[in-house]
Amino acid sequence: MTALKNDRFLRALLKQPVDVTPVWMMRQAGRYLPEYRASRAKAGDFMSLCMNPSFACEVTLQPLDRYPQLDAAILFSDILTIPDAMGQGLYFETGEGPRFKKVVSTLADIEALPIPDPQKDLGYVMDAVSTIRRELNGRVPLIGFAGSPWTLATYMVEGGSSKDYRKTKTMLYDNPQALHLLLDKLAQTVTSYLNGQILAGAQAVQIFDSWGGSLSAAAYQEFSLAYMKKIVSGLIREHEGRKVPVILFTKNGGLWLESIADAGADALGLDWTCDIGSARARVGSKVSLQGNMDPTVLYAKPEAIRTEVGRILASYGKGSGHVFNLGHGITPEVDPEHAGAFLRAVHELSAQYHE
Ligand code: 1CP
Repeated sequence: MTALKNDRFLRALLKQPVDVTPVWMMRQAGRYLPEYRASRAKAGDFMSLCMNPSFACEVTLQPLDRYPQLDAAILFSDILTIPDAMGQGLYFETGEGPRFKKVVSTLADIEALPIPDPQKDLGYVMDAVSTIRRELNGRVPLIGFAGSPWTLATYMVEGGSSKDYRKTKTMLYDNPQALHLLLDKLAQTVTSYLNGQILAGAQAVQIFDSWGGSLSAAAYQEFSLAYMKKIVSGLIREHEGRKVPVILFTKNGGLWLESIADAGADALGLDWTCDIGSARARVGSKVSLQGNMDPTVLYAKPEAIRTEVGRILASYGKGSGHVFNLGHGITPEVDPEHAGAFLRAVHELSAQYHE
């Protein structure tokens, strides 16, 4: 394997010294980029992009070609590949978000769910990872990812996106054993899926717990964090002679940072509702932090974006352990020029915080 030419993302996750604060963006390959929309039109639809390794590789590399400041690539795929591999039949209605042909409602439905084999049932993802690694040729590290069991369960039980997770939460309170069985199957699947990605070449992995913040404090511990802990304890943590850092991102998890920091991961992703300096004081030296600019700042003018970047860097303060990111994904309406101004500001303004 080619040596990494830029490893500041991996170094910051492990709190090793860096020259400037590394940066990447959640959803950096996506609809705000005209080149992404062109590839998607060529592929036909979103799932065809994910399932064809050369298309997945093409769109993964697009933001890196446009923005030389990006310090990491993220596999182009989706968290919903897992429910699809469990036989739920994922499809995307134009302009409507994800849908499933089958939903999971009863204990019997959950008992009948197979545990997918990543190599056999999700081989297209493993092929995408190895193709991207080869094409990156050591430019920057590649991030693999999966959804958290709780976040995946919400899609499987609701049959798609949801505002209130009504069916999933009803199951949580009425039939917790059934939900625990589902979460346990998902935790086993996510563990082997992420290990498959690591063996195929992913150099760091992130678990997206996008909807963990919708739970009560007690339910979060029992139905989301416990399963992420289980996954973290089963992951391959060193590969190709290097540590493979693990990032946990619970959106709206700011109230629970101390307990998330105890889950065994190397870094926590932060949304924009917490002050990163206070978060750093709360988690101490246990984990690095990734985040946390409000993605809507990118609608504002480049000068305003730069001011906000400066404010977050100053709040984190001196030293390593910070990966700059947005607090959630970049939105389709963002002007690509503004994303460029954001990435440049991170590198330009952060040098003063490193020796
Ligand atoms: O082209 C399109 O219209 C599809 C839009 C799109 C894209 C670009 C979807 C559908 N998924 C993706 C890619 C994607 N999804 C990535 C790629 C890598 C990158 O970051 O560049 C990643 C990491 C995801 C992960 C994902 N999918 C999450 C977790 C992160 C988050 O945003 O909270 C979730 C919740 C999904 C589900 C999903 N996939 C797509 C949609 C529209 C949704 C629904 C979101 C919702 O319910 O609100």
